[in-house]
Amino acid sequence: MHIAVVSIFPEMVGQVVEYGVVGRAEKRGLLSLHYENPRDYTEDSHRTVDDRPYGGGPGMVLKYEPGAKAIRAARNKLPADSLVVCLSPQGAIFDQATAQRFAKLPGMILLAGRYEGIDERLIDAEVDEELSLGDFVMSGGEIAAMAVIDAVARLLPGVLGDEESAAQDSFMQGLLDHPHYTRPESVDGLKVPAVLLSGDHARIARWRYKQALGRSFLRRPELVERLKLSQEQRKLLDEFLQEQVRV
Ligand code: 9D3
Repeated sequence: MHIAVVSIFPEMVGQVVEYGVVGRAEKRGLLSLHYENPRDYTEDSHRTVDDRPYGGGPGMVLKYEPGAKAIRAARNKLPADSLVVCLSPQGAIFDQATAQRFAKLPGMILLAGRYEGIDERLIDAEVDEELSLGDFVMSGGEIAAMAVIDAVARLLPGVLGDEESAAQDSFMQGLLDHPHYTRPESVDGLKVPAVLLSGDHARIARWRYKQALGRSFLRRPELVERLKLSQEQRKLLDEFLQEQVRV
């Protein structure tokens, strides 16, 4: 897969994204990253990419021309049918289903804005989708672009090892994870749940699934709602809630 980032701080994205899983994907040739800076497509001596908003108000707006030229330059480096995604607070919320859809694409151009906003005509003319990470305020789209690249890269075939990819399509899908423990068995008077030391793999799997269901129900009820519980799942959740009462 080919990804281009259009940003006035392209090196910021590169620095972070070239570590870990994404870095490995790139080194193995499973992912190629490209960067375009709108500042490189300005004509004036100050290399101006922003200007004051029509109608007045605070902040500056990313200008159409440098943005459009940078996106077009990115298109020329990428497969013809690449998707152009703008990271913005006005976007739909990015989720795993979107990451999975993106992982099937030949290429993707991520436009990360700074300033108060982007000239809407740039979005109308060049952008296919707008995405947000959620309802909080960041100072630009670069960190969101990094998040999208990370989430998509780890879904590309061959990027994760067998064990890691197996975990992805397990029966825990759509739920929060169960709790994890490692050595020592007891620390500061805090013990590992006995079932995890039992060696009974069926009991361990059942306990973990119960924890995952229970924690999801308490912390993210909408995730459990979406599942439409079977009788067996309902029973596990009831058991979890019973066990919660006595501490
Ligand atoms: C305080 C400024 N806001 C006025 C109501 C508007 C605003 C403009 C630009 C808020 C944030 C930004 C920059 N943010 C992003 O580009 C961004 C973002 C975010 O802030 N939160 C979650 N996801 C994203 S994706 C891109």
